[in-house]
Amino acid sequence: QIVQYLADYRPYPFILSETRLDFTLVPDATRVKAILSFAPRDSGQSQDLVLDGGEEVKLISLTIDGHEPDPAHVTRQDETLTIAATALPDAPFTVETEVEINPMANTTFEGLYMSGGMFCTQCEAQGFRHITFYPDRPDVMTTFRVGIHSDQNVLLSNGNLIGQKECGTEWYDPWPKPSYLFALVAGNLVAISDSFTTLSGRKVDLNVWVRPGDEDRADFAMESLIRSMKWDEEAYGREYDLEVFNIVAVDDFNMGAMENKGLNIFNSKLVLASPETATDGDYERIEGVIGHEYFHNWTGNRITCRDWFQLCLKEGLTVFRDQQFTSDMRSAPVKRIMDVQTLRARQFREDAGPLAHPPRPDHYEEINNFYTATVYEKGAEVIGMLKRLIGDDSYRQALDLYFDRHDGDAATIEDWLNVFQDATGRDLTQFKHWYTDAGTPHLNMVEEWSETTAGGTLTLTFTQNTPPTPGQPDKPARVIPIAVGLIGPNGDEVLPTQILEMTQASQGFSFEGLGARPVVSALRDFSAPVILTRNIDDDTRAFLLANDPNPFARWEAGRELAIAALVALSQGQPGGDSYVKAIGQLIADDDADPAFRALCLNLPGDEEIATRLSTLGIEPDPDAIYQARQDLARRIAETHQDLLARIYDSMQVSGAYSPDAEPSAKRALRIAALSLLNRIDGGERAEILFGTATNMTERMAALTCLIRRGRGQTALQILLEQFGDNRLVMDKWFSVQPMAAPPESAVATARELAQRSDFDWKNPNRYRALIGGLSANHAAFHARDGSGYNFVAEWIMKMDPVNPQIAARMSSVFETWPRYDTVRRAKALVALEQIAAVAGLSRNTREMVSRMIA
Ligand code: DPP
Ligand code: ZN
Repeated sequence: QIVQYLADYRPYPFILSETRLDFTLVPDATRVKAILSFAPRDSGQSQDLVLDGGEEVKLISLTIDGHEPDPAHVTRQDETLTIAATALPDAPFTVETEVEINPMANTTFEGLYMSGGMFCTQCEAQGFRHITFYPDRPDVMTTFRVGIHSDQNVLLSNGNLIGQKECGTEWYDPWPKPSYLFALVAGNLVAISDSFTTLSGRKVDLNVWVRPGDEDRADFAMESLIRSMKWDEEAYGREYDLEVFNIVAVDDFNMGAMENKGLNIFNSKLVLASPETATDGDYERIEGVIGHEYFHNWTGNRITCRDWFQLCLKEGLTVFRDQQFTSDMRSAPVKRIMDVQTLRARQFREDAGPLAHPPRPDHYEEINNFYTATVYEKGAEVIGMLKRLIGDDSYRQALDLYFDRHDGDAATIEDWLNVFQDATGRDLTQFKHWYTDAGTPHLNMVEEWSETTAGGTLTLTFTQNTPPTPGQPDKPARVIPIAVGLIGPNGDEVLPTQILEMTQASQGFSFEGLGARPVVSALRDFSAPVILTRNIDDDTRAFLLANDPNPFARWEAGRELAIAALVALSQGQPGGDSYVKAIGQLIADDDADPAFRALCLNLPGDEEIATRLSTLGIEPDPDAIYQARQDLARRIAETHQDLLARIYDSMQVSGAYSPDAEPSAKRALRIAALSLLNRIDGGERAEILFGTATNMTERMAALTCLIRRGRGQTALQILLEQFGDNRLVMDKWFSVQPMAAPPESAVATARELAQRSDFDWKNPNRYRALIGGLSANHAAFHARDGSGYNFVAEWIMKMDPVNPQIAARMSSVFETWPRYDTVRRAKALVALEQIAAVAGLSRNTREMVSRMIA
């Protein structure tokens, strides 16, 4: 059947106690021998043994307990191999297979494939079935013993190395794991090596494997790994559990990285960094993702998911953990603001359109389509809410219980919630709706003030409502933790942060005995992933921006001022005076964290403004939005010219480059000032900076400014000459052009770039750089003539037969199409229908497009 349902879950009828694999690696004819030790789950059950296996996996031989079964008892169908119950003993038995596969022909980068002459694997979610016949599901867990034969000089798999001879190694992973965590790498590689001594004194060898020539760009990854290992011991009491931890950098990789047990495989862009080639943002992401994959060792590997509907059990929790890690390594308020920006830009957008789904979906066609912002980022927000509701100590107790109770399990969201119920005695029935219901709740706040001789009373009445999403027309009220503080008219806090626990559709909360009427600071730290509306004027927002002691709420007040201005301007109404004035005061405050000031100074992007308009029930006009943002930015630059120039000069960082929070923050503020000044200085500063900067952060910022001013050609040429053979820098080169180009020329720019011989589009990074770069240019992608839609649709159709995962992922750039005007809607629909009509379209892309058209 095509659609998979959560309700249909049944345990696998056989227990698999051991997996032995033997690989003879040949690029176009790799042989894989598998010995699988099965036992019936219940004796006398008489069930067929169904193994998963892709159509391209060539079966060479098959025996059961050493004997070839009667061919009549073996059926090969689509993606399965079935051995009839009659051919199986009612006792433990061994299935032995040999298959042949062709890694060289594998362009999907799923299963075993080749990248730059090296063999590597990607098995999550269902890649293992493209390597051999196997019960390829996460609840079948066993130990793996793996032999590798190859003439490549480095041969790696999961677990510990137990044997090594010429042209061969043998690995044993003692921790039972599902097939999606299997990995193998064989290549001509070199390592950066170090070691880590765990809490209990065990020494672990650490290696970051890269291609020769890249070794001087791997140090930061190693440092990040060591910080991650230490942090997980301190924050969660989690220790590493093998003798070695290997990381391998690979150029062709669909995802960011993969947490295979003891052998993490990374997209090289999340490993390799030097000041000349990587930006501050790249460094921060490397640290965060190295942490993320390492943290999976406990949340994902030791405790895995029962089935793929439970994906957010490991991903939501692991994102939450990597967010905590980055907060601890850098600035917590800045990290929170950036996470909320991402959540709104990606997840709120998903939740508001045809692809909306709950963090735990109950059906899917293609699981690869569910590695989404909702599963990951909203999955993390839900845990943040849980922690806010029960408090830090109870959270730690619940997590200890989770590790204790479920170590070695393939668990569910129900198991997860039960742990919290048992640890705290709290009923989480209502809370569970956060996992099962899609859509972003809209929360409205109304204030009422009354005075008596005993003092003033402030009543806050909240009303919640979640709009319908596909398949879920009505939603019950959710429990929403609302963090609120009160600020007196003189700017002093009269009530520090309190968590109001909203459980009803509409609910009031009163604060008595107040002196003068306070200003309400609501949803501090973004205490719940909701859209808050309230009746508030610009003066009050400016007051909060100036006085709120909660950094998130302060930033949010400024953000709201900016968005209100842009919403008005994009509709031809006046706006922006309050924002321009308030932002001037804020950035002049030299005591405030430069990173925070930079965040306040960056205007909301076009996409965010479009989303707000659409939330207000207004059809966004991409050209008007673009124009409004240009105008407001120019006004800020003109009004605060001197101040911005002073900031630009004073935030210059001298000395050797460091990616740490403090110098990065200064560069961020400096760049924010530059991008405003660039609108009135003709690109002069950017030109000088591009020529003098020694780090990629400032050079990329300067380049972006120059492209915006229509004078990027020389700089682009210089970069090409300097870094033409550096794939990661060239990815930036390909993405910045369509992204920063003026909307009217961006599609033409993208088309030209797509003709270049170095547009190696089968490489996912390069493809995403160019096609994703264009779709990130809101007014260009949504060009009224449909040229942006057509360009992206062409490239989705071209990628689909080569790498369906990447094509399907790219198609989600269309998910907002229903919110635009009739002309654009019609053009987008034509593009989507054209994709849908392709003969032989992959299951991945077909599911995405049909959900968007439905
Ligand atoms: N590699 C992906 C991640 O870590 C899927 N597990 O999120
Ligand atoms: Zn993950």
